[in-house]
Amino acid sequence: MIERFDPLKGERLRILDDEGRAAPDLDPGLADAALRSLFERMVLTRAADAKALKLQRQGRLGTYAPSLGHEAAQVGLASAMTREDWFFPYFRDLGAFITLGYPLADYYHFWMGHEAGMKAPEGLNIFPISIPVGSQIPQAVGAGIALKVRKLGAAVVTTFGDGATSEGDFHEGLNFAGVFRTPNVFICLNNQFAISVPRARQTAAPTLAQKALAYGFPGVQVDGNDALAVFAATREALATARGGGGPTLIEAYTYRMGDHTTSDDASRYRTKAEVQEWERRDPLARFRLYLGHKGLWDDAYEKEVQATAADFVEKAVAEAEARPAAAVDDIFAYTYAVMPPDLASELAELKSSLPEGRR
Ligand SMILES: Cc1ncc(C[n+]2csc(CCOP(=O)(O)OP(=O)(O)O)c2C)c(N)n1
Ligand SMILES: [Mg+2]
Repeated sequence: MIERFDPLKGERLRILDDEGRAAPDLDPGLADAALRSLFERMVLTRAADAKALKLQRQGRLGTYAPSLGHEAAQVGLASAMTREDWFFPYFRDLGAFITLGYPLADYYHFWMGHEAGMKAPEGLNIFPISIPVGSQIPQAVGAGIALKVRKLGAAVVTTFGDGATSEGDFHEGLNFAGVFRTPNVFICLNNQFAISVPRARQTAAPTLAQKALAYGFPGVQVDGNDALAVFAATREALATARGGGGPTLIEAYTYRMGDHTTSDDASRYRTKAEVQEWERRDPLARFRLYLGHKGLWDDAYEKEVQATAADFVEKAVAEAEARPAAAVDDIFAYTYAVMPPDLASELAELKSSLPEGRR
């Protein structure tokens, strides 16, 4: 299916239209329970994301990168993965973490400033979030090589933003993946901005998907606000990767509906009209319409899903807040096996500036 959509011709894979009607020839044919599960995870993602913003404003969580608008892409891509696949995430991936079964309390704990929150539980093949833009891409290719050498028949998914495609790491990683035909699926969440830099100032290429062609493997642009399209493209790319067919680049065309992070104010660089235009393409609303057409949605179901999500979120917050706060030493602890003298003196200086109880 991927090869039917040529990024050089500006073609984009889309399964659900604005009214939530699925194109019959492209519908991935998921069972009703799987469709509802997609919706429930998107609802949970939105609820957990909104809660994180509130916690940050109350001083209970650190700087946070909101996922509003990315739910279909995040949940869609993660739903296509199996437990054997590996995930190298970036910093705006809440719905993927939720879908893969990552404990929400751990995720919150990380954003509360605790490194331990990124230690994946046993059995979850998830690497810690990469904050340096694009740095997870070569690491994901390394993991792809390892899976290939060990003939494990699994694949690696890595996510990143449109801005990351301007980093050297992106080009080095994709080049290597192409040459060695690694089992990698690269998923670019093109949300039209890298902080305040608009997509048009990021690259002169008409699409990000076409960058794969230069490295000798397929690239496809999909509607990132269409959970079925992201799911179907990722499932196909994963099957190709696992079967020895090499890597794929998927560009999920979407929009960041919130600020870049809690320290940003997006109204300074984009118009209300633009944001409203994308609100009309809300990924969650579109999927709700789709479920409605299939007779899988009504008010009672919506209420139940929202209540379950709210309850899940509150429990995760309580669990995260019951854990010990991050120690100041942790900021310095993980870079060197033996701390060099300059870092030791910075740590001492920081501690001396803190009140007794926080040292
Ligand atoms: C190597 C590096 N340079 C700069 C930054 C600061 N920074 C954090 S996020 C970001 C923009 C990322 O944009 P994009 O890749 O499109 O992802 P998005 O935030 O839009 O999801 C920048 C420049 C960083 N974290 N790492
Ligand atoms: Mg971006």
